[in-house]
Amino acid sequence: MGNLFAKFTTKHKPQLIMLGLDAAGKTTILYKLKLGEIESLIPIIAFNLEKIQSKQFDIIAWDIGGADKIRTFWKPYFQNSNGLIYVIDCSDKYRMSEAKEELHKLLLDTLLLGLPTLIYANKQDLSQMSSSDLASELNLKKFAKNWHIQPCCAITGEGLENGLKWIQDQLVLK
Ligand SMILES: Nc1nc2c(ncn2[C@@H]2O[C@H](COP(=O)(O)OP(=O)(O)O)[C@@H](O)[C@H]2O)c(=O)[nH]1
Ligand SMILES: [Mg+2]
Repeated sequence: MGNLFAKFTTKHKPQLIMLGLDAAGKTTILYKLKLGEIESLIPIIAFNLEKIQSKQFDIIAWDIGGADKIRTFWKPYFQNSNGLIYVIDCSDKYRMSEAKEELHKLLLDTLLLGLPTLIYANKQDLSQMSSSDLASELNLKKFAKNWHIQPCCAITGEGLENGLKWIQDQLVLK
């Protein structure tokens, strides 16, 4: 009921956060979706942060993993976000466990509690992986959270729109 009310009263565009290990395909996905202009912000801290503003929502993306000390920097973004998009490189078997650990941290993060989570199972052209195989690989079934896996290929764009549609339908407006 609270969310329903917020839907009619909010004046803000929903904000999505897109995360994933470096080279997972985030930048490629953002460009392929052609949602709007991408503002590349290169802060003093050494990691890429990209912001894309479309008519319906804003997406903020950055590389995750290996640098927990910058967590305080993410906090305001987490607090203001309405949904999470997590990108995985299905062809990178070596970093799959790191991708999984980072995702688990996000799924347990209290600031992201209750937010829908879209998982883009990217690079299907290099390594096909079904949603259920990836769900087992990532040990996702233990999380009660509202998550959804969308296989995709950022190069061709296949699957990208379907994933976006899923998260748009789920958006929790704060
Ligand atoms: N074959 C293939 N390569 C991809 C795909 N998505 C991204 N890439 C490549 O993976 C590399 C890293 O992509 P990028 O978007 O920069 O990753 P980011 O670090 O998460 O932003 C680039 O060379 C991309 O061209 C995909 O679906 N298939
Ligand atoms: Mg990038």
